[in-house]
Amino acid sequence: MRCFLAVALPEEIKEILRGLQEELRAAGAGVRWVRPEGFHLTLKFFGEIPEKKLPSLVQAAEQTARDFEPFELTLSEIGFFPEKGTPRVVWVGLSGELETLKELHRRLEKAFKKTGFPPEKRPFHPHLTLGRVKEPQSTEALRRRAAELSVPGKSFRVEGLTFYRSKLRPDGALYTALATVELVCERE
Ligand code: 2AM
Repeated sequence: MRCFLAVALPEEIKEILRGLQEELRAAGAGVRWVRPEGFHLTLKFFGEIPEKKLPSLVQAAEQTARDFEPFELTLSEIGFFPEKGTPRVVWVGLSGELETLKELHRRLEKAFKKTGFPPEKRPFHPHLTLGRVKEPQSTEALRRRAAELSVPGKSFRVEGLTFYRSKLRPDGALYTALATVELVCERE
């Protein structure tokens, strides 16, 4: 199965992201928008894994999550990958306790490496994907529209990590939650 680890988002955050999608949709570019129920913050993409590997990944995440207490992130700006030129991905960036998020990501990569999954080579750029560009001809208007919009600076607490299965469909991926691990550090 195709599997990844992510932070699930509260409904009110998904609602804001959905609103931003609506505003950007008006720019008319050929973008495949993420289904609102599918919004998430990816921490690790595993690709295709045998189902029997999942328990060891969950265990590795649990061990790591034991050293972290819940923390807060805030929606920031609309951005694009790549930053300049024809965009492929439209996303919303994050601010707040980013150092904690990065440390959590680093520790997870270390734990998954021990389980046999090599760390991602690209630097970690935390983002919430809104959509993926399918027709790169008409993205000028999309960039212009994004620059006009302001993202509500809404915050949310990261309290757990969710393993998802991703099923690829012609009209976009469908995600199903497989297991959730809580951040449970109890510092003195
Ligand atoms: P994203 O975080 O930029 O949206 C499930 O496919 C999730 O894993 C998506 O959110 C996706 O990107 C992320 N991901 C990371 N690396 C990927 C890859 N090589 N192929 C597909 N998705 C990947």
